[in-house]
Amino acid sequence: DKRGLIHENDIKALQGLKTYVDNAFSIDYSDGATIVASNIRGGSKNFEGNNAFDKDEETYWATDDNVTQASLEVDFGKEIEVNCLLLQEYIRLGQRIKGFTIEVLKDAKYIEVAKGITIGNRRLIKFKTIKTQKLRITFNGKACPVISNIEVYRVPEMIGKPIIRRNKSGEVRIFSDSPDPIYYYTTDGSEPGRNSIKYSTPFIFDNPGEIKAKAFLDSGDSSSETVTVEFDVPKTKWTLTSSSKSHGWYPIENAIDGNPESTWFTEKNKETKSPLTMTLDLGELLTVSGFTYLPRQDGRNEGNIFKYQVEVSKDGKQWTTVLKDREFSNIGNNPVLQKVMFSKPFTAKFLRLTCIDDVHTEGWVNVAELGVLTR
Ligand SMILES: [Ca+2]
Ligand SMILES: [Ca+2]
Repeated sequence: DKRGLIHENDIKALQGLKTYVDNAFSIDYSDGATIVASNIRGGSKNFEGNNAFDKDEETYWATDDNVTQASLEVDFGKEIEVNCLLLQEYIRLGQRIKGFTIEVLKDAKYIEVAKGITIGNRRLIKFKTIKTQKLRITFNGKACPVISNIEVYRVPEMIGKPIIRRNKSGEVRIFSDSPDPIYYYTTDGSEPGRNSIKYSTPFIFDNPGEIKAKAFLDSGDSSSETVTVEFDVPKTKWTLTSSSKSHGWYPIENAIDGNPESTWFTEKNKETKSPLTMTLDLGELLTVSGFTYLPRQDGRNEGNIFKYQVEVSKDGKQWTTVLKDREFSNIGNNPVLQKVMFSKPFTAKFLRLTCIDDVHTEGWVNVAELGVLTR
């Protein structure tokens, strides 16, 4: 960071990650398992299947030269939960594998849980947690497979925080980066739990209010932290126009679509440098007590609005200036959501935001999301 140090929060996150990794890979379930190979090079002990499970990088399982497709069956001796495999080729003899599948025995039948193309020096394969006694890995090689190491793990699931989005139609979607969590949510301010509303499909939420959501895993009790998003009036009836031309790829609708990742950019106009206005038509008279501006969220700050003023109007003809000569003081370094309250609420159908100057004085603006505060 700016002090030339690693920030405390980052250290904590890294230590957390180390603890996770240490825990996740502390038990290799292939220890003590029985290994059956579909083919062993010359039937020799030097190339048997166990060599892929002996923790010795110099020993390996290999098949006869003419056998390019072969499998290893791993019998754990009892049912265990697995969801992760480490696969390693004996890379000194070249990268040979061009395809592999991982199957587990379920009700006396093998079902596929993962597949891939290359392996190389080492490859970690993660799949959905499944309970099984036997696992089968089938390799397909350009030449006969030479596998030096395989490890079997049951790693803790990571649950991503839920992301709660409302689009322009007032439709709310809940999702995350993690595979297959279940979400529960509330709209009454209470803490979400397994007895709250279960999220299945997007739903309409067209009043101002708060949505809280929490992700849970199907298996076990682990859950994410609670995420709270406060929504004001929906943007259903809104239209936005501007004095400046939009960049062709980044239309003005992006500024009011409810998605912080879509951004409206105007074209750059260094020469004129005239103030650039954008006019929000709310579609109805509302009591407006403030507004919000979210600049681009892509890690850059060019075109962020810096100096601005705000006017409101009931009819789009007579305007009242509510904020004059204002700045978003730290928007170059910290481009987070800017929430600005007016000195008092105004009844308005229109809000006009004028950019007097953008952060680098380049004659353009960007808006990831524009909003009004009515509460
Ligand atoms: Ca080995
Ligand atoms: Ca947007």
